[in-house]
Amino acid sequence: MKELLVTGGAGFIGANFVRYVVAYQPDVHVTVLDKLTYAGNRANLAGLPAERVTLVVGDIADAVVVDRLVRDADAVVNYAAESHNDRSLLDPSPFMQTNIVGTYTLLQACRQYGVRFHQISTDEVYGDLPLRQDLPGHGEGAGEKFTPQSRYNPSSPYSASKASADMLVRAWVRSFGLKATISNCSNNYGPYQYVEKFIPRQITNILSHRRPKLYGAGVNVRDWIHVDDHSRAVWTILTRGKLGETYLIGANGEHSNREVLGHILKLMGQPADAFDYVHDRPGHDVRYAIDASYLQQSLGWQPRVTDFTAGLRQTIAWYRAHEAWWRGDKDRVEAGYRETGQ
Ligand code: NAD
Ligand code: TDX
Repeated sequence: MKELLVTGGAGFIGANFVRYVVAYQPDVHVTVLDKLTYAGNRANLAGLPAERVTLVVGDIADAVVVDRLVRDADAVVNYAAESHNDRSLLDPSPFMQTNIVGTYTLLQACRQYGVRFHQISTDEVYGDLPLRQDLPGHGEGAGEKFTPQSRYNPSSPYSASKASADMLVRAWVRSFGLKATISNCSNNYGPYQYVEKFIPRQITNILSHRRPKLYGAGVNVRDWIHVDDHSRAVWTILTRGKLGETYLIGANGEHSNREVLGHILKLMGQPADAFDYVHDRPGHDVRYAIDASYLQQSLGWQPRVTDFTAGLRQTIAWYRAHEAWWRGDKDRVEAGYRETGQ
């Protein structure tokens, strides 16, 4: 593989993946196709050598630009998406357009030119799970985590749009023989994550003398993975995955939101009660949990960042050191949250 097209490569996870490829795959040139929405940022690719990475500003739903770029690519990895649940509840429309029509546009081009395609998806397509304490196997029994066999059952406009895109990929594989794989990953954290998301929002709240905000009672559980482990898993699947297959990516990182906030407060030297409870998210998924054993056993991938507190400490240090990166967006994001009482 010489020429890789990474859509959404100026966003959080896409940019980390581009950095991973530049660092570890010296023979690969990356073209990033990114619309630079509010979540996309040229600065996420700053410092990368110009001969290794080319940024094209454009829309994955624009068939003309997609056709031109896919024609010259050996593979496409689709990270481009509207990605924030809260925004999808306020205005679903860009989620339908980018996540569904955009994916369709990429699939058609890959089909036409016989190009390998990998879809970046989410565990949220499976809906949610009961809390561990409400399950007979306390979260470790059969069916108590998501597996590639779990039924699609999305809850929000965002997750429904991602589920729709996955269904399109599966249909293109079966009907047109598209050379494609899908990965459904759990919640990512790490550098370059936009300040609207849970972990960077709380870190930057503390750094800008605001109180952290916990939705509802803070009991909802997310399964956290460091973005570098996600990138390595995607590269593994892209290069060694079985065509037509779905892989679940996760790092056994289940924590309630209250626990995560507790770690952040402690690591940042704040009192344990220095936060506010705010309005819950409508339809808020209760618990996500990934069983990644298929990926581990079939392709030998394992997470490396297994100490969540150490990963959080490193992430906090990054936000401290990169205030210029997030400061400009912070007031606007918080003004938006104030309107919904969050
Ligand atoms: P993000 O919002 O930080 O970045 C999305 C990027 O896509 C931005 O650079 C944006 O400009 C770009 N984009 C949006 N619409 C576009 C369009 N029409 N054409 C071209 N580019 C467009 O999101 P993220 O958190 O980095 O998520 C990346 C992908 O990973 C998404 O597909 C998301 O569903 C998936 N995912 C995210 C998580 C997570 O925890 N954040 C977990 C699992 C899966
Ligand atoms: O201020 C907050 N307070 C709070 O308690 C925010 C922003 C969130 N939360 C809660 C809601 C969730 O239970 O924290 C949890 C994580 O929230 P988000 O960061 O919005 O992530 P989530 O809704 O879990 O979705 C994320 O993981 C799956 C990504 O945004 C998706 O793109 C990905 O598919």
